[in-house]
Amino acid sequence: MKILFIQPSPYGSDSLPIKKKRLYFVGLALPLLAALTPKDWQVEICLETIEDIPYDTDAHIIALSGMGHSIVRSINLAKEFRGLGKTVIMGGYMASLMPKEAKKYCDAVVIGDAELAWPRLLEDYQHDSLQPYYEEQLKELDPPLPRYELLLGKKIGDFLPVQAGRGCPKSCSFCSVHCLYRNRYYQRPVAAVMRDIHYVQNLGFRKFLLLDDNILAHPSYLLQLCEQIKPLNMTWYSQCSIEIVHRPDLLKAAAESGCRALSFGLESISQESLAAIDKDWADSSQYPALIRTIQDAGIDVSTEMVVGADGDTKESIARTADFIKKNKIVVPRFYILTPIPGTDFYTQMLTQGRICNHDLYSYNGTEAVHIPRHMSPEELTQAYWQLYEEVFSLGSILQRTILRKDFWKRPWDFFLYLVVNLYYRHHIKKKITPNIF
Ligand code: B12
Repeated sequence: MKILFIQPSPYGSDSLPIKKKRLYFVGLALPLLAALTPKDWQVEICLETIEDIPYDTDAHIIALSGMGHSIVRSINLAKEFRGLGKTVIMGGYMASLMPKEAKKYCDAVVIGDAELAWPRLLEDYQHDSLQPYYEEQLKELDPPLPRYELLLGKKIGDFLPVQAGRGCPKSCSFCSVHCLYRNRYYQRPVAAVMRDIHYVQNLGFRKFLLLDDNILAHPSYLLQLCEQIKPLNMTWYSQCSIEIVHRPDLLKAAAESGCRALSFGLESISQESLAAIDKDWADSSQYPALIRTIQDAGIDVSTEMVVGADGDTKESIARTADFIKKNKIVVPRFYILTPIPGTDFYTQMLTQGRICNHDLYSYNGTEAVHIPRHMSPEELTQAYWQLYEEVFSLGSILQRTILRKDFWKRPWDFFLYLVVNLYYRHHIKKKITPNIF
C-alpha cells in the first residue's frame, strides 16, 4: 500500500501553481506524517513548488496538506485525484478551520493534530470503514522522529525544521493558531527536541529552524534548551514574543547557543490596531527600545506585521516603513490583515458586514478582503504594496543590511540578509509576497 503526500503550491497571478528552483523553507508536516505512517505502507513526498505532481502515481491514498490560500490548489488537486479513482485525504491548518468545505472535495478530513488521528484513519481505510472526519486532541506532544531523509535530494534550503512546541497560550483574534488550539499549548520535553536536532546535524545540516509559537512560555525550558544546543555549534532561527527582552539571561543564552535571528510578530505600530486584534498586551511605543536590546545581545531582528486593523490609516501604514528603516529590521515581512474563516476576526467582520470578498483565493494576505475602518479595501491593498516597495527600495535594503554600525561584527550574516532582501525585492516587483516559499 502506498501514500503520496503533497504540499501544494499556491497559485500565482497567472493562475498556475507557483514554481521555484529551490524551496528554502520546508514545513514539518509531511516528514512527520510519513513518520506517523505504519511501516507496512510505502510513502512518497511531493513538494509542488519544486516538483511536478506525479499524476500517474501508483499510490492508493493522496494526502494533501497546505496552509493559507494554497487550500485552493489543494481542492483542485483533490478533485483531479478523485477523478483518477484515488482516495484523497485533506489536513493541515486551512482544512482544519473549514472542514465541511474541504470534505466536499475529498474522502476524509483530519482536523488539527494528526498524531493520533492519522494512524486510526489508515486502519479504518484498511478495514474499508473510512470516516468523513477525524479529530483527536493530544494529551501531550510526543511525535516520532520526522522522516527528514525523505527531503534529502530535494532542492531545499540549508536548514531543517525542528518542533519544540505547538499551539499558543495567547488569544490574538486574527490568528489561526489561536482559532485551532484555543490556548492549548504543548511543549515537547527538551530531550525529545534534542533528539531531532542531533538527527538533523547528523544528516549534515548546520542550521535549523526551531518551530514554536511561544518558545518563551516557560523561560526555564528555553534556558535548558539553549544550554544543550550550545555545544553543537549550530546556527538556529526561530520566532518569539518580544517579551524575551525582559529576560536578559535568556537573550544571552539564546545568542550563545547559536541563535542568529528571531522573528517577532509585532503586528502594528498603532496601539489602537493592537487593541483591535486583542494584542494590546504589547506596547508599540516600547518597540524601538526592545528591538535595540535584542540587537545589542547579538540577535538579529526580523518582523512580521499586519496592516488593515481598525487603528490603521494610510499615514500609519506609510510610517511603518520609517519604523522598519530606523530600527534596522533585517528581514521585515507584512501581510494584509485577513479574516481567515474560523477565526474570531472572521466572525467579527462577518457580523459587522465588513467582508467584501468571499473568494478564498484572495485570502492570501496581499489583497484586502475586509472593509477597513479608515480607508477602502482598494486603498489598503495599494498602501500595502507601497509599504513593501518603500521598505524594499535599494536604499532601505542597504541601510538595514550592510550600512550599519554593527556590520563588521558579523559581516557574513549581514551579507546573507542583503541577499535575502534582494530576493524578496525581486518577488515584490512581481507582486508576489515574499516568504511564501
Ligand atoms: C514553517 C511555516 C511556513 C514555511 C513553510 C511552509 C511549507 N511549505 O510547508 C513558510 C515560511 C514558507 C510558510 C509560508 C506560508 N505560511 Co506558514 N507557517 C509555518 C509554521 C511556522 C510552521 C508549520 C509547521 O511545519 N508546523 C509543524 C507541523 C508538524 O504542524 P502542522 O503543519 O500544523 O501539521 C500538523 C497538523 O496540522 C496535521 N497536518 C498538516 N497537514 C496535513 C495533511 C494531512 C493529509 C493530514 C492528515 C494532516 C495534516 O498533521 C501535522 C502533525 O499533527 C506555521 C505556524 C504553526 N504554528 O504551525 C505557519 C502557518 C502554518 N503558516 C501560515 C500561513 C498563512 C502561511 C502563508 C499563507 C503566509 C502568507 N500569507 O503568505 C504561506 C503559504 C505557504 C504555501 N506555500 O502554501 C498560517 C496558516 C494559517 C491557515 N489558516 O492556513 C500559520 C499557522 C501561521 C499563522 N500563525 O497564521 N509557512
